[in-house]
Amino acid sequence: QEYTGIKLEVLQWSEQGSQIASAIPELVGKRVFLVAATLRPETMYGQTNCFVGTKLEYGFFLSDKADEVYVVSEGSARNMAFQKLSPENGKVVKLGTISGLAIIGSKVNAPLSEYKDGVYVLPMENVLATKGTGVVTSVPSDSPDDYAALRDLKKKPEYYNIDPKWVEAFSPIAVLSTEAYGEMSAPTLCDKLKINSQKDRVQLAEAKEAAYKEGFYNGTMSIGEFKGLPVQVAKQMVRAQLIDRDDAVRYAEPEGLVMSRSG
Ligand code: ZZB
Repeated sequence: QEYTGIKLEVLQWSEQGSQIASAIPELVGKRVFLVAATLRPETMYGQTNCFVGTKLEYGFFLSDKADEVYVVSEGSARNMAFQKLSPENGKVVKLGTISGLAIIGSKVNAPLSEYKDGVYVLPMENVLATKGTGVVTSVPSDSPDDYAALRDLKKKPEYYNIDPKWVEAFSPIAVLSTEAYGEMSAPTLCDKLKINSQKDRVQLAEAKEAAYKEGFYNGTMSIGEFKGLPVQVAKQMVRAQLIDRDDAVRYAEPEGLVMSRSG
């Protein structure tokens, strides 16, 4: 599986995150990034937040760059070490650990996003520990999972233990359009399939499949430098641009592992 690892620089830590980070002396003078694995680099204009799993554990790992540290799952750090994303081939250097819960409420920079001042890290129930980096960047216009989870948080911030300010000003952004679902494929599909919450796993899987297919084969970009181009063409261009600007890295996962682990 060939992902794009989007580098979300931490602009401001949550209270707990700040305590944990400041207790790690090696982080002094370093830039810290949450790295989110995506298959949809062309949708990055529509990022509204980042998701982590509250029960998952993440590490601070030295990257291949002297002044950059990546926060990802341990498993993905091991994969990264064989892809020139660590200080030495095959070598993982962990500076510390942090729970997903402690990261929530931190503010990160989302490259290309319309929300230029940064977006918040929020909890999602369905983040898989074994897929990607365990960090998910959220595009509620085109990802039904993200739309459903963000809607849950907006409805019940107190239940999810988040500050309403982290969600209320962050509406979905139109990124691409298709004839079948317009400019908001995720909200449209969530309505159509009567998805009530992020717990509706079966319908969400169906919605995701439909959004993927329609967006890729019949989508046209609505925003950004490649506006008007087919998604199929823009996808690689946006990806190359993100990597060129050092806002993203190439990140692959061994195919067999992905399949056996995610079931
Ligand atoms: C941004 C984005 C925008 C995504 C979109 C999807 C969509 P797949 O096909 O099953 O491999 N993802 C990444 N890591 C995890 C994880 N650990 N747990 C749960 N979800 C994760 O799915 C790859 C997508 O799943 C990734 O691409 C990421 O969300 C999410 F408009 O990144 B995506 C129709 C989907 N649209």
